Order: sequence, then C-alpha cells, then structure tokens
Amino acid sequence: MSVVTIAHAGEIATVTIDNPPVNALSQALRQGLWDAVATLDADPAVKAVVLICAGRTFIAGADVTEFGKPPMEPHLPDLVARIEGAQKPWIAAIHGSALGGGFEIAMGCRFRIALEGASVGLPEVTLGIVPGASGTVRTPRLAGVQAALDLVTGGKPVKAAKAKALGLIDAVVSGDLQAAALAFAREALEQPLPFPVSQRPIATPEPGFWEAQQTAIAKRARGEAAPLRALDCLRKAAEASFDEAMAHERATFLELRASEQAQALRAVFFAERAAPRPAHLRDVEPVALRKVGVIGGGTMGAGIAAALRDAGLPVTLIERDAEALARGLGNLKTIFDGGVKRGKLSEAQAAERLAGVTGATDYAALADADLVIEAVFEEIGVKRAVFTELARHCRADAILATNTSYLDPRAIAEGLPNPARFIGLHFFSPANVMKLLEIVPTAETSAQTLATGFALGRALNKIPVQAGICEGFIGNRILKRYRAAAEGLLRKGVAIPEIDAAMRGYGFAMGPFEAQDLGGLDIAFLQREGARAAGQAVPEALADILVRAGRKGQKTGGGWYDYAPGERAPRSSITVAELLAPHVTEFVSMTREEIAAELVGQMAAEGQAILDERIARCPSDIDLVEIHGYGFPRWRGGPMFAAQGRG
Ligand code: T1G
Ligand code: NAD
Repeated sequence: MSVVTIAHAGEIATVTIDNPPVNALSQALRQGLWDAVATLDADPAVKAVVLICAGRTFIAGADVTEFGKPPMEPHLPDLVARIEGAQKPWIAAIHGSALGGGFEIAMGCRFRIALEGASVGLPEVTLGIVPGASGTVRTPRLAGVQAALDLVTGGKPVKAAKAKALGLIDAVVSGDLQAAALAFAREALEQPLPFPVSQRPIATPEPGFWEAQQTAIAKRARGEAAPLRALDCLRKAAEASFDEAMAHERATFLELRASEQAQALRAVFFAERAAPRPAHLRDVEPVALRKVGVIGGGTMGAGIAAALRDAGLPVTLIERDAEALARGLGNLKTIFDGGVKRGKLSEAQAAERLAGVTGATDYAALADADLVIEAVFEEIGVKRAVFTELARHCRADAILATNTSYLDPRAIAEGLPNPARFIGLHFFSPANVMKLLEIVPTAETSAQTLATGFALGRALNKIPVQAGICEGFIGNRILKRYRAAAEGLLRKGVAIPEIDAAMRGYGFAMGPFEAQDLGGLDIAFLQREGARAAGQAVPEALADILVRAGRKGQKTGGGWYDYAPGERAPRSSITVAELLAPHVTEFVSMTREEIAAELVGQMAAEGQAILDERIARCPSDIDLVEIHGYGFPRWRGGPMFAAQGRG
C-alpha cells in the first residue's frame, strides 16, 4: 500500500498521505512526497496541490523510531525546501495535529488551512532536540519571534484558532476538510501568491530581548539543554541569513539527537505509550464503566471524583454524613472553580462537571455502580467497614477499589465476597492533576478487573503502572529509601541546604528536605509510628526527632528549616543543628554532583530490589513512577535509566 497517493479534481491535485497510526514521516513517506513534487510539477493540467492526510491526524512529525539510526535521504529539510520550491503552490490541509516535522512540512507549503479544533506545534524540545527541518527558521517568518519562541522552546501545540491569530495558518475551516481545501485552492489561484515562507522577513526584537529570554528559559530549564539551544537557533534565524540559520539549526538538531538527554526523553516517550497497554492484558476485555462511586470526599476522594468527571464519567460520591458530604461537594466545587480561574474550564463546563456528581450518605445509591473507589481515612477498621457496606449494596460484579497508600490491600479485602473484583488504585495528590496511577492487584484479582484498572487509567489520561504489594508499593517505597539516604548524608555531616541544592541542580523542583517541609513531616512520622505500634521494627529517623520537637514543616513555622512568620523562604535552623548534632558521626566532603549521584543511586538500588521482588514489571515502569509521581526530571529518564549511565 502506497503511503502517498495522488488524485485530481480539475486543475487541483490532492496528495493524500496514509501512514498509520499517525502519518509519521518515515523514509518511505518522505520519498513518496519527494516524488509527488516532481510528478505534479511535470503535469501541466495541475495548477495547485492540496496536501491532506488519511486517518486521525495530519503528520505527527518525524518518525521517532528512526532516531536511533543514521539519517536517511530524502532528508526532511530538503523535502520541505522542495515542496516550497514546487512550481505549483501546495496547500496543507490539517486535521488532528501537525507536529514537529509535520508542521515543518506545512510551513513549506504556500498556504496552511486547519479544521477547527486541530492543533499545530513543535514539540521537539520534549524529545531533547530542536526542530530539524526549519522549525526555528520558518516559524518566526510566519508568526514573529515571540510567538515562535513560545512555540519552539515550550514545545506545546496551539489550537487552530490561536494559530490563525498568530499567522501560523491562513484559515480555520469546518465540515469537510478536503472540500474546504479544494475551494481554498481555487480562490488562492485567483490572486497573487504570497512569498514562500523562507523569503519572508523577521522583525528584529527590541534590545535586550534575547538576554531576557536566555535568563528566563535557563531558570525554567533547570539543566535541560534543548530549550536553550532552541532559543539560540531562533536568535540565529533573526540575525543571520536563511541558509546560515538552516545550517545552524541542522547542526544543532544532529548534535542533540545523539545526546544523553534526547535518548532519555525518547525512552520516556515510548515507555509512556507502552505502560497504559501492557502486553499481558492485550486480549482481556475490561468492564465497561458507565457509573463510578467514590467513597470519601476528602483530599483524595474529591480529586478522584474530579478526574472522573473530567473524563465524562457520572459519579456517586458517598460520605459518612450530610455535613461531611456537603464538605466533600464543596471540595469538588473548589476544584472546578479553580479550573475556571485558570482558564482551563468555562463556567458552563464547571457546572456540567458538578452536575454529574450525585451526593449520598446511603450506600444503596451505589446499587448500579460498575466501579467504586474507596478513599476514606487510612485506618484499617474504617476501610474494612466501608467494604463490608459495599459488598452489601453493590452488584456482585461491581469492581471495588481502595486508594490506600500504606495499608495492605489484602487486609482491606479480607472476607470480601468475590475478591476477584477487588483491586488497589493508588492515585497521587492532587488526583485530578497527577498523571501517575499505581494499579495494585491482589493474588485473587481477576485479569478482567486488572484490565479495567488500566482502562480507567487510559480514560483518565493517566500513566497507569502495575505494582505488587509491599509497603509503599513502588513510589512511596523508593521515596522512603531516598529520604533515608538523604538523612544518611546528614549523619555524615553534609549540610541540609547542600543536599537540597544538589537535587535541585540535578533537575528536581526541590530537594528532599524542602519538599518535606512543604508537605509536612508528620505524615511519614505517623506512618512510622503506626508501623511501630503494629510491632514492626522501624528505626528512628532524624525526622522523628524534629516532629517530636514540634517541627512539622512550614505549617508549624519550622521543620528542617526555619520560616519567618508568613514567609516561605527557608532559613538554616540552629535548633535543627543542635537537635541533630548528637547524630552526626563523621564529617565528609561531597560535591553536589556526588550528593546527587549517591541519592539517585540509592533510588535505583531500591528500584532494582523492587524488580527482583517482582513488585514492578520493568525498569521503565519504575522510571515512569518517579517522573510522574515524584518530579524526577524527565530529561534524566528516571533513576533506572540514569543508573545505566545513560542519563
Ligand atoms: N513517530 C513514530 N511513532 C509515533 C510518533 C512519531 N512521531 N508519534 C506517535 N507515534 C506512535 C506511538 O508510539 C503509538 O504507537 C501511536 O503512534 C499512537 O500514539 C524533524 C525531528 C501525535 C498527539 O513529538 O504527541 O518531528 O504504541 O498513543 O494519544 O523537526 O502521538 O500504538 O504502537 O501518542 O492519539 C515530533 C509525538 C517528532 C509527536 C497522537 N513529533 N506524538 O496522540 O496517540 S520529532 C512528536 C504525539 C520531529 C522534526 C523533528 C502523539 C499524538 P503504538 P499515541 P495519541
Ligand atoms: P481525608 O481525611 O482528606 O479524607 C477522608 C474522607 O473520608 C473524609 O472526608 C471522611 O469524611 C471520609 N470518610 C471517613 N469514613 C467514611 C465512611 N465510613 N464513609 C464515607 N466517607 C468516610 O484523607 P485523604 O488524604 O483523602 O486520604 C484518603 C485515602 O487516600 C487514604 O487511604 C490515604 O492513604 C490515601 N491517599 C492519600 C494521599 C494524600 O496525599 N493525601 C495520596 C494517595 C493516597
């Protein structure tokens, strides 16, 4: 089957690309387009060309599966130039997404039209590279330097309406895209053609523009290379000739494509697409989810209900009494109102989301629920009582899930009729924002229940990862190791601010101690105390000393750091130094790189133990947990990728 076909409608030819699943620019597709230019230039009957794609989207970019191989001709920048230099004007007709090389192909065309709701973008920096086929050189010629900078260094696509407003596309159409494109082409032939994009000027930004952007992007990038290199290419485009800028962009692209950061980001790209569809569940039909119950409208229950509503699923929210239910529904309203304030939701959308939540205190309201997610207090007695009620009121085949962080799901499910329908679904706070979902089956969980957990993860646009049962599953278990290792460095005399600075320098938004101060030291303290009360031998943590001294973090004016009243700026604490002094047994000197290597190494060591115990199915699942649950810098690939010396 040819990936490129040509059809004729009078003097307008249509070139149709059909390269499932996303019309990526494989070598065969590039060759097909290359040949189509020659064929149509040689046809005197053809006056203009519409370029359109079959399937769900316009060209989604270069074929990422080719990145590990030597570049093959025709090279994409040459193809874009060939389309631009064609004797007949080409019109790109965009639906779905025109991304990366796909949008670069569209910029080689003389015109670009897009179906309303379509997107265009240059996401290359999310893969650790820069556009490699004129994205940094043509975009500013269409939309100006600022818009080009936002598009290229941010990597986020823009919708068709905004793209039109920026000058990236010429028209937004609705209905039949092909018919609209043919009509647009006929009209375009009635008037003088615009200059090819490469021949359009770039307005010079005001003095100081580039320096200001350099500072802002360096601060945001936290060591990630591609955004700053993209800025450098854009500056070249504004200050040098088209050809010089193209040569600079291509050299930068080829250099970055081989970089460790690009290898890490490609690994994450593919891992994120593999995780939601695990091979061992490929042939298992999940349960259709039409109605979902959530038990508990607190921090997690409200967030989970919001995530379900965002996915369009009707929710029944159960609380223990009318007052708690009112609070829970209020929590939900606060979440949706926040979405309106941030411009993510319209008032109508927020109202519609809230209208899809039925509040109740009587579990009988769950009689027709297909799935129920429990998110009540982290107390085994409370949870077991809830599941006793659920077993009494829900359908025998309704899937029952717990959102527990640290309790053993098997203890929660003990005595439950039809345990095959029970599973752990561990969301992360805020549950309507965080993409990670740990899916925790018991030995009795059926394959269909497990497949339904993954289907729910996909429906909520999350990254679902299967985890076996141990304390903390995958993420919280590694977090515990990470924090213990950080305290181990304190015992060796390494300073708290040095450790935090080292992990920020590695790419984390914040280090382990400032993160604990923000979240509160008491949560983990209570978990340790609970384990001790249950007879487990839990070694004394340095954090226990602080909590016992009333130092729970920012919320108490001090934790690992002191905080002036009403301030969030951390200050080194003499009190903490005095409290910890008896526990500092040696004084070692470590560079920040050595500190980061030690702590990431400890995370990877715990990850390896998790793999050995078959708690996680593969190293990349552990990397996804750390990236999407704990802020591990994406461009490092995750602790397991980094530990292989590749990131
Ligand atoms: N190359 C190869 N395969 C790709 C691909 C790509 N660019 N994009 C997606 N796939 C596969 C993906 O692995 C999955 O495969 C299937 O398509 C569906 O993907 C020169 C150098 C387009 C918005 O970064 O953002 O151009 O698992 O599940 O949710 O300057 O895919 O089914 O076997 O994500 O509907 C720039 C990346 C490349 C776009 C669709 N382009 N893709 O989302 O489907 S660099 C990108 C996406 C570049 C030039 C540079 C999304 C999507 P499988 P999916 P989706
Ligand atoms: P929370 O205290 O904010 O909310 C718990 C809610 O459960 C309260 O609104 C309470 O009224 C309700 N509740 C208690 N008993 C009930 C009953 N019998 N029937 C109905 N509702 C009842 O707690 P949370 O932070 O939302 O945590 C809930 C669960 O989620 C816990 O198991 C916790 O371990 C887990 N979890 C928490 C986080 C987090 O960061 N907070 C992250 C992941 C998982």
